[in-house]
Amino acid sequence: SFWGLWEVVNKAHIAGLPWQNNITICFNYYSEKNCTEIWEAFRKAFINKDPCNILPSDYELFINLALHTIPPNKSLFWENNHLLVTSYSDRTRRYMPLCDTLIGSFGDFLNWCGQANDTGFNYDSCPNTEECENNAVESFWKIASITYAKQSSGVIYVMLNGSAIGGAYPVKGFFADYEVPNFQKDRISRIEIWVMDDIGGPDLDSCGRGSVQILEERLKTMGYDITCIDNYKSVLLLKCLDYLNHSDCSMVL
Ligand code: ENP
Repeated sequence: SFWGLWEVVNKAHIAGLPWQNNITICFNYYSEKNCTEIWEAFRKAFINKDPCNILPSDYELFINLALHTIPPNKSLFWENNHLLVTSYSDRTRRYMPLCDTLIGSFGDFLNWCGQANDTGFNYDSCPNTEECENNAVESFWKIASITYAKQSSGVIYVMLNGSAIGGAYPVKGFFADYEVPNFQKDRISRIEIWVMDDIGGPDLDSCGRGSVQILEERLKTMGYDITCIDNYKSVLLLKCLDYLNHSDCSMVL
């Protein structure tokens, strides 16, 4: 309802939080959900607690309340491509990456934590993963990733960055550590990997080479049918919107 939305947005605003976005998403797109309850469950995971002692399981109630189906063939996993994925997925219209789900919308583009003996939010100085692994943000993305990977079905898409310094497929990362191991093999028909190079950027990794080869081998060993595409045209077209005259774009334009 409008007034329900207004009330929660207002509360978030008073708390000085940049959280209007996900609450609005909840009320607008998931009207069957109890958004106030979801928001409370999210808050309770980390409020009034030591910011270095938040576990993924602390978000369990939130995850259960905010869960909704991920349509088959709509899952999009990625590394080092945040803004590209955000625009390509087009808010679930084309694909539904984790950040476009109701669960993911609570964390995307945000940094947050609470503090012991204080019922307020702290969003200025929260511990990062080097300081302590069990922080509010890291634990949130862990359980969100695990849940999302378990729900994904049909064709699974993976967008990697072939110009990333540390390799297109970081062998330690959310995708490698929390998503791949939680794929439900019997519900997945095949996996398609797209390796996108930056326009004018170096071609450090590509299909069959470097860290992408490591990923391909890993998935094959797990028994998946995989396809790998370098500079997948559909995504390349989107990237080329800003580089009409660049030679890297002459093939698609
Ligand atoms: P990065 O380091 O390229 O980008 C991190 C940025 O993406 C942060 O602003 C983060 O929000 C936001 N983000 C959106 N979805 C995720 C996410 N899902 N996640 C961690 N951050 C996310 O990305 P990462 O850290 O390597 O994560 C990529 C992972 O996201 C991949 O496993 C992909 O499949 C997954 P914030 O809250 O930090 O501001 C899971 C972990 O979807």
